[in-house]
Amino acid sequence: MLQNIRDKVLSGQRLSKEDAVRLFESDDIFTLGKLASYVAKKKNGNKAYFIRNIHINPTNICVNRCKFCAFSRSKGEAGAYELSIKEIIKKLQPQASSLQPFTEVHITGGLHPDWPFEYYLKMLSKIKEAFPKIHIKAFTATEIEYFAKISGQSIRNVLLELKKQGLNTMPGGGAEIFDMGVRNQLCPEKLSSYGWLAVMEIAHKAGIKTNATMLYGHIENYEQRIDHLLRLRELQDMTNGFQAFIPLAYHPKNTEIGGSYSSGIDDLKTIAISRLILDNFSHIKAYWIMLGEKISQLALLFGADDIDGTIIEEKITHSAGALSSKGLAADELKNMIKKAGKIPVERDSFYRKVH
Ligand code: V47
Repeated sequence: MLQNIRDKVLSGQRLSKEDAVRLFESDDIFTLGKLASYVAKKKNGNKAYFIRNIHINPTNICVNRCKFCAFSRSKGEAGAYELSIKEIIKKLQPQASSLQPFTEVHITGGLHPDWPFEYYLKMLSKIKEAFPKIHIKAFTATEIEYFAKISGQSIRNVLLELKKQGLNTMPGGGAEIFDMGVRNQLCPEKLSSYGWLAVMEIAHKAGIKTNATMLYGHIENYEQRIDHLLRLRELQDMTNGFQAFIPLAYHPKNTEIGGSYSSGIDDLKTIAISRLILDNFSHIKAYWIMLGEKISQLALLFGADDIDGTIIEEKITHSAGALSSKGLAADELKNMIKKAGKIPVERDSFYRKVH
């Protein structure tokens, strides 16, 4: 049944929306895995990447109330927190963790009602002052749009100012699902799908590479996932500014919409179909925090070529019931990759080999 799609993949032809529908409706995950693996090998050989990174969430106080998010709090609510710049720097100190040294810090947090844009600029410049070599991957498109709003500046200016203070690349969060019907049910206050894509386009044109994500497994259907992937593929054709795509498996605990965890089959299908549809993305990331270590290993046989990194202290998914550890040592990541039959490659933030 997938013969025609197989022929297209093997001859390097782009898959259509109809092909994507057939792939999602198919139960033949073995063929799907083989095809996605074929594409992944063509792009990245037998390599699987990991990075020594740390996640820092400066605050969970957020003016938005996304119904899938278990991390955010209102100001004054129990569990709300704010980190000072000193506390952030302390988390990055070598002695703060036995899993050092990091090459990248990933920063994202709530949309704080009172912090001015200058606070974020200072945060980056102080981090760079203390750790000149660290790569700063910070702030989702949602945060960038919020900074523009609170500072009265254009998106482009906000990005250029952040870049001047040390921003190197941006993570892919906040994309959720682009279909506005679903988006309005999940996160009516969040920037629109057009807004998300526009911020990314401006970032790419300003020379800032970013990632892209898709939150799946909540109330969306296959067609809406396909629409999301096709819109990313379209923007990537224009800018080539995305480095990696990361499908994010929805976690239901402590969220307003509840529901259930995604199945392993759905996780693998989504990774494989992403690899096949996003023919212009170099990397597909199996985020081990959300998929768990075992499904992440399998994902490496279904088209993924990256498992993210050491992370150290994950909060967003663990607030919503993630069962994985909150961080792993580089050696554990290497072993995970080796046991999946792949060659572990420690990378920097631009997928260059380190060590
Ligand atoms: O934007 C929130 C998602 C994202 C839940 O770019 C949830 O390298 C599952 O974007 N269940 C933040 N997901 C994380 C993110 C990310 C992670 C790792 C690497 C990169 C990268 C980006 O987490 C949010 C949202 O889509 N999220 N709540 C939840 N209950």
